Amino acid sequence: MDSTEASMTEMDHSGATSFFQKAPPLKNGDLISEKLKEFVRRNLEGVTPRGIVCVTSGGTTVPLEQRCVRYIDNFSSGHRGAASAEYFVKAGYAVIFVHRCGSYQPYCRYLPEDSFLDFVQLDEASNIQVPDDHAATVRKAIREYHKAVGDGLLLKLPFTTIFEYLQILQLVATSINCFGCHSMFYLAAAVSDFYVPWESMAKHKIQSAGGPLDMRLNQVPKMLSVLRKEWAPAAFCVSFKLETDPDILTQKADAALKKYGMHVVVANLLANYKEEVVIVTQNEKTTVRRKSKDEDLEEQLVGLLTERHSDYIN
Ligand code: PAZ
Repeated sequence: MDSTEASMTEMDHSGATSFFQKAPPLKNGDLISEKLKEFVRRNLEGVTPRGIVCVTSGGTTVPLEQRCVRYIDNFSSGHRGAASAEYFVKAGYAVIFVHRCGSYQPYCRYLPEDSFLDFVQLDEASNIQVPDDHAATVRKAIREYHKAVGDGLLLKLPFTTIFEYLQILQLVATSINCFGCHSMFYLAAAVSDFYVPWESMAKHKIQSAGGPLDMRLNQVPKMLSVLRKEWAPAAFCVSFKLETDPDILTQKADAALKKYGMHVVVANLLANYKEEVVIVTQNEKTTVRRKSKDEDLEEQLVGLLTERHSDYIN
């Protein structure tokens, strides 16, 4: 590590410490810790260590007021994270699904886009009826979801704000550290780069009578290097990089790989992220393309990443 990288790590460390000290306390922090403890205990049992993966999914919000009326958000739907969580469970991993409230959920992606109220009906005796064209899909979703949860392979932890996201990520990372190299982070969430620090945030709704709003956003401290170096140093880390400009994508992915010590960076462009991603490691750049509309790109992606993870373990 050269001196620039070393001082960068120190800055990340002190930035992270100060962020957590000043963040509003995590609601249900004790309950989340309990759930994590139980999930970890259950999955540590058994002779062969099971792989465990933390999948982050959806976008974080940046509140503008402490009693939040307005917030800054981003486009992420959570579809990538939800689909990937399913394929990790299928590959035998225990999955901690850290997701934005209200975003796509594993096993619900195939359900009709219409709300339940549109496609579920009541018969004359007020029993719930699912029309035949949806019944098989709904049955499959219910069966697979309950199997994953019943087998102790899926734990869902919701977040909304950037404060909640980073606090939960830290809790998860320190809880699964005991899995060592068998743990993986798959960081598909679109995490805000800028935020309003809690202590400088308006307490009440910002009043329009004050005229045009002039607001300064601070940079969110870079937690990836803290995750890698302090919270879960033996874990296999996969981060995602989204750009809109194709000319800078791979360069940015290479930089993230080096700067934060990631094992893999998955690079994608806003214009076609559902169709194509590039797996970037120190030695390779592998393009993964969706083969047909009926296929999830995440199936191939998770397949390749679990192979890389096995190589890493071995
Ligand atoms: O959540 P989604 O399926 O709509 O989008 C997935 C994605 C584009 C947010 C993800 O692939 C990604 O690139 N996440 C990291 C974004 C970033 O902070 O650069």
